[in-house]
Amino acid sequence: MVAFGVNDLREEEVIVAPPKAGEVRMKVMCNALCHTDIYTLSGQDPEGLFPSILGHEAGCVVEAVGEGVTSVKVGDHVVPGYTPQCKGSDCMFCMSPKTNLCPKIRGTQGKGVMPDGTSRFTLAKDGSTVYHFMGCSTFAEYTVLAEISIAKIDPAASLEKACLFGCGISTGLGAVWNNAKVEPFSSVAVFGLGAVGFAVVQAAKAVGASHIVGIDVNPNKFEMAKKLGCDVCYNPKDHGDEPMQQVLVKNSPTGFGFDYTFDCTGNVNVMRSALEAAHRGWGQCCLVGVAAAGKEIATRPFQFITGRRCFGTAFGGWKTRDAIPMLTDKMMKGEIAVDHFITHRFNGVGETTKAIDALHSGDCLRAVVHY
Ligand code: NAD
Ligand code: AHE
Ligand code: ZN
Repeated sequence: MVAFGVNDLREEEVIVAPPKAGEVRMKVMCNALCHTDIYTLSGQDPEGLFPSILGHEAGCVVEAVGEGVTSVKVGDHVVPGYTPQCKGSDCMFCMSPKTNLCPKIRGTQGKGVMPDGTSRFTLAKDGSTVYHFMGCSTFAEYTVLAEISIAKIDPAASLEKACLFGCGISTGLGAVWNNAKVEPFSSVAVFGLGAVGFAVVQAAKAVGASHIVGIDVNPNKFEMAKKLGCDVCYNPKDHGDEPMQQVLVKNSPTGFGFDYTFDCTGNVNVMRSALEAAHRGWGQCCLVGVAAAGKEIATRPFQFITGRRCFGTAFGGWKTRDAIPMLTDKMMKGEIAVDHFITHRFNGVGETTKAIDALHSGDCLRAVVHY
């Protein structure tokens, strides 16, 4: 599926070149749609490039390896990662336990090309170049990734389920466990009850948060939110002009806000609400949602003076190649439930457009397209 321009996604025949040194070509077996794909397709991503092949939550099988590749072989089951983990002893990011943001190939990745500065995709009909996306490009039957971006998983794992660890579910879990480090008996407010927000709820429940609230403009999300651990759900539309932070602080267990708040919407006004709903003195606000080009956050510095903190997460702070196999194993042991995230299934890469319609419908958490 080639994104030729804003909301212009078409099925095309694409030549996928063999992997060069340090690269791996893989057959994509299935792909789950993440909100970030439709955000980039809609032209809101300042780094978005057209024509490109979007997609970054996939289950794949290695088909060919380039020179020097040692960590995977043909036939291995893998999940692409949009944040690489080079593991180099000279990489201060990979060596630090404080971050997962390995910058090794970030420059070329942001330009839609492989680390050598070229694309592996050309349109069969005219030989023109098609760009890569987030180092993954999984809206395609075959794709090429840098070896350092590939997580090898247990071949016994369901690829349909494991693909979810390629982005949204890992992000929500890691935001709670790695970035915010939510403690037992905490109060938690989650803005945006999509797959990412639900993973936040699930992770908060798992660590023993004592009071969890969910906020969404779509009340159809509330039944599942309560099943996963939300004690109360709020629809901002039910509160007229009253800012949600005011409603939340007033109804919080202490009357001073929530220990931890998470934005999983990407809306900068909601980010402000999340920050201002954080507890006086110690509340922490984690930004997970991705905002559109040109958007900025506003708040009074007084919010920080009075003890609130704000930070963000990329991929839940997980180091990709170590974490995805570990999370997959936990899923296989029944320690992380993921089945409820798959609300829609489609067949054939061409049905990616149906998956996009499903995600827009408001009833969808993850639509998995089997190729
Ligand atoms: P989604 O579209 O499935 O879910 C978003 C939810 O937010 C929906 O339920 C929607 O109804 C709700 N919402 C929208 N506007 C709202 C508002 N004003 N107030 C309250 N709720 C509102 O998306 P998703 O796949 O769950 O992704 C959520 C966000 O996280 C997106 O912005 C995505 O780009 C981002 N994301 C970030 C990372 C990261 O590493 N930081 C990873 C994955 C996704
Ligand atoms: N390109 C955008 C930012 C997009 C963005 O923030 N992406 C998130 C992942 S969203 C996954 O669904 C992220 O982790 N970014 C870190 C990175 O290195 O891209 C912009 O604003 O320029
Ligand atoms: Zn994503």
